[in-house]
Amino acid sequence: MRIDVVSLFPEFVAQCAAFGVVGRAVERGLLSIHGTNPRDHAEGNYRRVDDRPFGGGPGMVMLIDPLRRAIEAARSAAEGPVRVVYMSPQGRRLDQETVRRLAAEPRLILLCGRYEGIDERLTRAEVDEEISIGDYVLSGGELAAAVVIDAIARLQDGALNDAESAVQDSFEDGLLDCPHFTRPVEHELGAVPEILLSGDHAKIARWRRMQSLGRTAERRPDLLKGRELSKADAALLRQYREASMSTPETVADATEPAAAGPETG
Ligand code: 9D3
Repeated sequence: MRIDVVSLFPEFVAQCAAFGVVGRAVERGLLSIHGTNPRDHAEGNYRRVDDRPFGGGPGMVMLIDPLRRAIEAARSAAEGPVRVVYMSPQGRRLDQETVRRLAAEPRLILLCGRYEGIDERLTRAEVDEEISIGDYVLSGGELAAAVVIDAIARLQDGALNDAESAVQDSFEDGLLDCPHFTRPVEHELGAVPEILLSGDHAKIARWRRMQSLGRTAERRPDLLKGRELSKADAALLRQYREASMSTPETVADATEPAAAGPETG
């Protein structure tokens, strides 16, 4: 897959793709990432890429033509159809389903805005889809593009090693991860749950599933809404809730419903 990033800071995105799983996917030739700078397609001594918004107000808007030429350069840099995605606070929120859909494209152009954004006429003419990565304010689309690239790279065939793929598969089911422990067994911060030391793999798998279900129900109930649990999962979730009723920390929480857990801040 080929991804072209149209950005005033193309090196920024390239750097994000230089390490770890994404870097490995690039080295293995599963993915190539290219930057195109609209500044290189701007005119005049000043190479302007932005101007003041019609109607007044603060901030600047990116000019149509340098961006349009940059998109055109990226489009014709390789063969084949390209989906143009504008990283934008007005976009649909990114989720794993969208990542899977984009990962299946042969080519993408990720358009990154700066300032207040791009001229709406360019969006209408060139953009197939607008994507946001969440409800918080960034300074531009570059970090959002890096997020999309990272998530896409992981889904390219051969990008993950066997262990990474197994973990990916087991959590493509829309639940939060179970807790993890490593050495030492005994530590001043506590002991490792005994069941994980039992060697009973079926029992361990059930315990992990129970933890995943329980933590999802507690921390992200939205992920379980409108989802029918299997009889086995429903039983595990009941078991998790019964167990947590009898642990001291949870009893304390139950007496203070306003107290947020450490991760829900
Ligand atoms: C403070 C500026 N805001 C005026 C009301 C609007 C605004 C313009 C440009 C807010 C953010 C940005 C830059 N953000 C992105 O380009 C962006 C983004 C984001 O801010 N949050 C989540 N996903 C994305 S994708 C691109």
